[in-house]
Amino acid sequence: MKSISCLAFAAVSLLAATACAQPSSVTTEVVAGGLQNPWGLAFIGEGRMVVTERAGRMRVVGADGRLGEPLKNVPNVDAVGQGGLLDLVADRDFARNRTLHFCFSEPGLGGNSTALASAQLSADSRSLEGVRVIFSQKPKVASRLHFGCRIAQASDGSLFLTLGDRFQRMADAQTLDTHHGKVVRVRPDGSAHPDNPFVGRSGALPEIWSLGHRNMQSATIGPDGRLWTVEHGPQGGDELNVAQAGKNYGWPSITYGENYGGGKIGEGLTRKEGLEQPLKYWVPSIAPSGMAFVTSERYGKDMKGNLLIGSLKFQYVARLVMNGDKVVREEKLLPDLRQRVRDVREGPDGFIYLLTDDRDGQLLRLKPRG
Ligand SMILES: [Ca+2]
Repeated sequence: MKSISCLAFAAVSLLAATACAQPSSVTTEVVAGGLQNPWGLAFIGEGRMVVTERAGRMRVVGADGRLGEPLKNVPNVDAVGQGGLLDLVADRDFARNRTLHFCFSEPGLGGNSTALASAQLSADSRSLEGVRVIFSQKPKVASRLHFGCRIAQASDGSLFLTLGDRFQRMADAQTLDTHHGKVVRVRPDGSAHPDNPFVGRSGALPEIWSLGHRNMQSATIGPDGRLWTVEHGPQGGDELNVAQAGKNYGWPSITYGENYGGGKIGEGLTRKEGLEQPLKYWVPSIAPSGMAFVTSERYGKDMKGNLLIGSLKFQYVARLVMNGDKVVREEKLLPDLRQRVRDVREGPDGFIYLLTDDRDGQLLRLKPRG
């Protein structure tokens, strides 16, 4: 009875931030444990995966769940605060080129910033070879916060990378002369994509794809081929967006959040001409990290096309039932998980995989219940 009334409520309040807690249609099984603050997960074929640990390690996970020794030649990372070795993806052509793309907080003059690197996994899967840092966020600043750092590879091989506002530099999210608070798009060699929206504009960094973001720890290419992102708001105001070329997503000029401890940010506006509205926002914040569309029918037809987003703060997976760009319903999957969800991915086998953020973190597989 409870779930019926919850559904009915959700149906008439499409944009409400209310989530319905229901008996979960899925459960989990542990693929691997003993991961220290794992952050990003990539699939490399034959049931194997590669996982990053924030402190600066990358490990291959065998099809049997066995953890490999840390790979050699991982670059030095600034593992402070929210920083460290963060996301990774396997190149679309990994089977042929054995290439991994990964991002991390890179130490350097002035502090640190998010950098994107590529390397090949050695034939024996014990080390990285030919490590190249192909892009570094400018400028570096002394901050332990807001690195962003999710990677999504488009069908043409180009790489989208989310870049945080570094917290104390939030105003930079509105200017085109820094990479703070931006999505960038680069080619596999790190050069700006020639079709990027601000190429050729005086004073604008050519890598910029979209602006006005705060701290996106979720990004994925949807079944529609577009880039979907979720960002952390301040106190309230986490957002789901489709990040489109040249568009301004408003931070910090508009937000549905407020300062920590209360109080308006800027003029306290939630909308303004020329600035994009989110497709959905969360108040209070769920602290989102990791996202994936369910494209398989492993969990039944009902879940196909749903968008799953990890919650660090409330320790569940947000299931969004979508109709195009509209969120028609939200449900809490795994409300009793009691683990911070750092990453959410769909594997080539059609199952959904999660990473949990803990000193003894886990790689989990979602199983249909019953
Ligand atoms: Ca926004």
